[in-house]
Amino acid sequence: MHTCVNNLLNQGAHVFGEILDADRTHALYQQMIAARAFDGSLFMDQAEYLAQENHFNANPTPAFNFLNQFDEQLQFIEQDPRLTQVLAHVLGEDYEVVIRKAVCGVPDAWLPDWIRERIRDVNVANLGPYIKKPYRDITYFRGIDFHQDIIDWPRGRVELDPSTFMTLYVYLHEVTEHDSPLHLMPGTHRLGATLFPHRLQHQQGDHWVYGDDQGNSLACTDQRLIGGPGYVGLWHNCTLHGTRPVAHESEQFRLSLRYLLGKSNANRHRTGIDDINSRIQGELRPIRTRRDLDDKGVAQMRGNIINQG
Ligand SMILES: O=C(O)CCC(=O)C(=O)O
Ligand SMILES: [Fe+2]
Repeated sequence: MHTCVNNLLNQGAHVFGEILDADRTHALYQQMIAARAFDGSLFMDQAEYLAQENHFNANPTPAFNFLNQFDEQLQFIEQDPRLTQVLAHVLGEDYEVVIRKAVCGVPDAWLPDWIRERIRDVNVANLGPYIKKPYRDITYFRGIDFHQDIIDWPRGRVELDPSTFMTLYVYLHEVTEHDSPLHLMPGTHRLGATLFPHRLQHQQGDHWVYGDDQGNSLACTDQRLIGGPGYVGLWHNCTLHGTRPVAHESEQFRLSLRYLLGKSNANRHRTGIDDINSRIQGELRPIRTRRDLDDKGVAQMRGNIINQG
């Protein structure tokens, strides 16, 4: 607990590693992949796609959510005392699940040519707008460039305070270098919220320099989260991370869990997140978080930083 809280304070992240029961995790994974055809049939045809007005509303919500059918099977994760103790310390006993969802890393082999062409080099390849509507209760990615999870939560979008949001990520199966593992940049939370795409310069190997718009910068290292079923990571909403696309030629895909947790509005006590945030020198409640989308929510920038590293 002490180490974990210190890591969150100093690194903006804590990697628990493979702490959850592997058999139960595997059983949950098996049930999840049996509940849907995970293949190219998830995608709309081109005419249907083009008939859409915009790229909004293509993500799961708390109510429209693939995970809701697995409520019971998720309890061993959501009630794990090693996780709940840390979360209670950081966000208070009455912390809220802002949203939980399954995230799928999509292999190229699933993609129709017309979609592959449209998303070539796009830095947030959230495939939601290309997925048939009934299946948008999962988030599907073909990699996402280095970002902060505050990206989806500019000030005023929700009643909760987004500066308290933390992401908990759970692997359900073996995630190797080829399975689109998370790349995390510990310590990057210190500059607070900065505009996406971020100012990152690749140095050598896994080393990068990250800067904000005020002239502050820091050196950081890309830590790949490689691990098996039941592997858990937790990070602050300003900690940079991203994924490269699945690198299998086959139809192998990644399926993981992602929880966004936050402090409740009723909780007026000082908790761990206030300590973490008080050490951050930048913005915590940005009005604007990104500049990559046009007014229809369509990606208008090409070029991807994480694939250069
Ligand atoms: O699973 C991925 O490819 C990216 C996940 C992520 O960073 C997110 O959902 O915020
Ligand atoms: Fe993220």
